[in-house]
Amino acid sequence: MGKSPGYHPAPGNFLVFTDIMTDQIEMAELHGQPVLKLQTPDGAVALISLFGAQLLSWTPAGGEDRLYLSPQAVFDGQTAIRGGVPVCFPQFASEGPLPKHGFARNQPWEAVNTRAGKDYAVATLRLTDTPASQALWPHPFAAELSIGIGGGRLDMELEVANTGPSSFAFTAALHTYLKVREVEALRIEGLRGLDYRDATRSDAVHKDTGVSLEIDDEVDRVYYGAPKGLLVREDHRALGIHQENFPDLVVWNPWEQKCAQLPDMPTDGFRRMLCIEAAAVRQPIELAPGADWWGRQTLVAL
Ligand code: TA6
Repeated sequence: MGKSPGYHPAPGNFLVFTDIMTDQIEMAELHGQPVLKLQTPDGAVALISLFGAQLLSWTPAGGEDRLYLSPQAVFDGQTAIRGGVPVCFPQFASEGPLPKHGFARNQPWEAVNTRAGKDYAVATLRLTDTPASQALWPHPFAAELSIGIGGGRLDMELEVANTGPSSFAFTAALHTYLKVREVEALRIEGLRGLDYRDATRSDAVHKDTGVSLEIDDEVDRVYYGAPKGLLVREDHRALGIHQENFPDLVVWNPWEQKCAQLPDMPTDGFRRMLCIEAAAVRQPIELAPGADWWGRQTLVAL
């Protein structure tokens, strides 16, 4: 018996409020893990894992899946899933003492709300502090991730509230893995003029001066300041990327050598992906008791 009508534990002890399901939003399974499946009448589809609130697949209306999910990703309900859109919170990468990219991507989130109409579907997932999170990071918090699809557009909005009695600071990212046909054949436009910190060159800060960025080696950069808009151009298609309230942007491709060290990526996996992440890294976000913050990343298939 559940705590309330429509409240049922899903496989793996995930909590799902089944009364928020609609004919456009339903529970499904992917590799044995519970996922929310969002659909719109125009044919857009998204799959969101309750583990990590991780968007694993997004197919815009009339298009093909635009997110990379490694064929060797591990779906054991504990290991971070390689691909889709991991939520890095409350720490980006190794910017502090927590496990890399924080703990949110390794936690079961609750599906708490859904909305759907003739041209959109939205689901909201929620994560709050637990004794385990408190042991790592002693702060009461509530994080919500809302994922909305419709037509050629995907919106992901992360909201964080401080529900405790003292201030805290965090870094975060929506670590979006784009699926690409051949990473060496694409170009990224919109970064010109921004300073970036280059992890492949001892974190030295440089200015991007190129008309476009092409990827033909390892790239691991935190751009300081969000571009007004970003375009990832491939021969046969393009993707527009916009972010709001996330002050930084990360571009990552592990290239051959680092990719070979990732047990959950095929050796040529780096050719099929490019991470473009909406992030808050350089200046941690500070939240006073009762305060909240939100940041959004939007993808538009062109
Ligand atoms: O966002 C870029 C980055 O911090 C890289 O340095 C790279 O390590 C990547 O994230 C993936 O991290 P992960 O812990 O998922 O292997």
